[in-house]
This record gives sequence, C-alpha cells and structure tokens, in this order.
Amino acid sequence: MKNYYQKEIETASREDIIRIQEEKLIKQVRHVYDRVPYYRNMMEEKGVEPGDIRGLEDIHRMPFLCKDDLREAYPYGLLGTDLKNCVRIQSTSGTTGKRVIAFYTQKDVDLWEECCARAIVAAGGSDEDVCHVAYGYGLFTGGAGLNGGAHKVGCLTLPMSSGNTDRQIRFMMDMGSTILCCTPSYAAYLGETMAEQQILPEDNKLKAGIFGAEPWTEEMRQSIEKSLGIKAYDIYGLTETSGPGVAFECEEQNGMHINEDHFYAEIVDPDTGEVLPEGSRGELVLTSLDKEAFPLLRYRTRDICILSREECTCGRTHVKMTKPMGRSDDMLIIRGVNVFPSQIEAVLLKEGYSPNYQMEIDRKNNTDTFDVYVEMSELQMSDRISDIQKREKEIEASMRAMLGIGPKIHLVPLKSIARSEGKAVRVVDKRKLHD
Ligand code: DLL
Repeated sequence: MKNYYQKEIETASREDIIRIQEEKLIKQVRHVYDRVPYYRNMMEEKGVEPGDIRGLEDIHRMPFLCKDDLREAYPYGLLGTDLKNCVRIQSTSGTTGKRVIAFYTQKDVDLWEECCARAIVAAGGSDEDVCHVAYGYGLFTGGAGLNGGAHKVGCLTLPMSSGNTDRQIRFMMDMGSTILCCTPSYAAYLGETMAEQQILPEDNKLKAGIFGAEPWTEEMRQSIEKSLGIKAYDIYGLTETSGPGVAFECEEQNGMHINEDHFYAEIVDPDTGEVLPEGSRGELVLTSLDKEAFPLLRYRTRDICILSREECTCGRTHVKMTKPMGRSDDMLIIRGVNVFPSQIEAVLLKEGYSPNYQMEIDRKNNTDTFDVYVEMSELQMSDRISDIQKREKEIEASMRAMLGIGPKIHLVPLKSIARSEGKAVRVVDKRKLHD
C-alpha cells in the first residue's frame, strides 16, 4: 500500500500543479511588490511590474535574489508582513558571514511542518512510529522542522537535539525509536558508536532514517543502512526557504521530490544566470509560492543539481532533484582544478574507508598544498607502517584518477578527526586565512 501524507496534492496531475503554481505565483509577486520595498526597488530597476507576470513562463522577468541581498536587507528588510504577525524566527549558523534570519507566520510554520510530514510518511512513517529527532534544536531549522513534521504525522516524538551520544543511544534503545532524523555524518557516528558498544543493527528498532543538511554520497547511504539496519532517505532544504522539506526522498530512494505546490524550481547556469532546459545540470533557483513572512522569489541556492520529471514508481508526480552535487560557491579550486568534497568522499568509501575525513588546503611558496586525513579502521591500525604507506599511495592514485590532482593522503588513527554533532567540517581551507 502506498502512503502519502497529502495524497491529492502529492499525486496531482501536471496540469493541476501548473495551475496551482501559476495562481500562487501571480499572487506572491503582487504581495512582495506591495509589501516589501526592497523587492519593489529591485523590480523597478529591472522594469517589471506585477501585471507583467501572468504565468510561469514570465518568471524569468523577475530579478534573482541571492544571499548577499538577504544580508543587505538584514534583519527586517525582506519581511512580507507586519512583525506582529510573525510567530517564529530561525537562522543559519552564520559561519560564512552575517546570519540569515528567516521569519514565519503561523501559516508558514504549518505549511513547513506539512512538508516535513510528507517526508516522514514517504520514509514509511505513521502514528505508530517513534520519531527520534537528533538534528540540532534552536535557531537551526533541522530540529524544529522534523519535530513539527513528526507531530503532524502523530509519531511519538523524541526531541533529542544533537549531542550526548550515549544518551541518544540509551533513549533509542529504551524508547524503541523507529525513525531517526539527523545529519548523515551523525548517523554514521551513531552507527559506529553502537557497534563499539556491541549493539548489533538487529538489536535496535529503527527502520528508517531521514538525513540531510549536508552532502552525502550513495556509498555513505549504503554504509549507514548497514551499520544501523535501516533504509536511509535524503531530505533537502535551506533556512531561507523555511528549512528541511523543500524536497524529500520516497521509497525509490532515487532523487528527491520537490514540494511543487509550495516551491517553483528552476535550473540556471551558475555563471550567466541563463535558465537551462530540463535535465541540465546547474544551480537550483527556488521561488517560495506561498510563504507570507519571508517570501523569496527566484532565490539562488548555489546548490548544483539536475531536475527530472521521469515517472516515479511511488506515484508522486512532483519533479525530482538529484542530490546536490556540490555548491557553485563551495567548489574548491586547488592548483587550478575544481574539486568538490563529495568526490573525495566517494573515492574513500569506494576504497573501503570510513567517511571520517578532513581536507586541508594551504598555500606554500605560491603553490597550493592539498592534504587529506583519513581515519583507519581498528583492523587497519595494527598494520605495519610499510603497509599503511602503501595504502596511502593507493588512495592517492585513485584520487588522482578521479580528480586529475593527487592530494597527499594521511591515514590517521581511528577517532583522531574531531566528530561533529551537526554538520561535519570536511574542509579546512587555510588559504583564506592568509588573504
Ligand atoms: O541545512 C536545512 C536542513 C535541515 C535540511 C535538516 C535538511 C535537513 P541550512 O543550514 O540553511 O539549512 O543549509 C542549507 O545545506 O543550501 C545545501 O547546500 C545543504 N543541504 C541541505 N540539505 C542537503 C542535502 C539546512 N540533503 C544548505 N544534501 C543547502 C546536500 C544539503 N546538501
């Protein structure tokens, strides 16, 4: 039996989805023009009036919005309603600049939680489940979003937040958690720690995991599924568009359905901004169609992916996005070569290493240095030095074949790379510190 949280809309015909999107878009453009001076100015600069947007094919006439605009408008410049109508804020971690603050009305919170509820049901969740939420609570959207979604589904919700791994495991075993929500790197760490505590995958009651907020590979999915004895589903979103739940994976585990009744998705060339035809790889641009407090039109996510409208066996009709293949702005250029951290991870997992790694890039004598620290398994640690060195060379060769550039590999003892309870720190780019 197929399970949907909102069957009618999740399986609506293409024509119905387009009609809904057009109606909402026309309303939303008028809303931001009337309510948000920042938007009105941008539209006037581009010579566009609300009446010019009569359907989806006109959306390209609207200006793009990017993270810098959000920073410039900080904190209230993009508010689409009076502050007294807002009931919540959430925020980005702000590690790469000024924080982005997202505002929500009660309706915004409800719609956001519904999107998360769709993801939970798509992962097999129901009111019979115990949903263990180990995303961070607080300003980060992961905890609040999945918590709200789990309530809507009627799950017994465990608001664990991140951290205190021993306590997480104890609650998971004692309360019989069946669905785990956290970052994929923390899921891998939980699996690793449970194995150390001699807890076998079949000892826990988990059946599914809903993992997102950072890039992860198919190889990592397989390794988490094995260590926890579950099915692992991807979920995508960003603070600017409410949080998790813009898109989620279904039983096919092959791409994430974008909630098209709430978000209109485009793929553009990250350099020129030109809209690319369906099936092209490019930057995802999202328009929130019905957010009241923080409505974003044509927001440049910087996430690189491909959209696909191939029929899905789950019956959902909403367009699918691939896993983000990196970001157009976190792509590293090392000795002139473009490197995505996900490529490093793919090689390591393929070669049988753990996903615990850290890349370190520096510049010495005007040349980039590129080191990758990789943790060994317990078994590998007892190997002779010469064997370890041989393996370092083998990984270097595989990386060179994949990237066209060979980093220096350092196999390091298990647990020597700091674990993260939230998003893993994969890249330490020391070049920036010198500028
Ligand atoms: O990470 C929201 C979220 C929470 C998503 C929990 C999923 C689960 P931000 O902190 O604003 O919001 O970071 C957003 O994280 O632009 C992507 O680059 C990255 N990201 C989010 N989900 C995925 C994913 C949350 N499933 C940024 N795969 C986004 C790869 C992801 N990257």
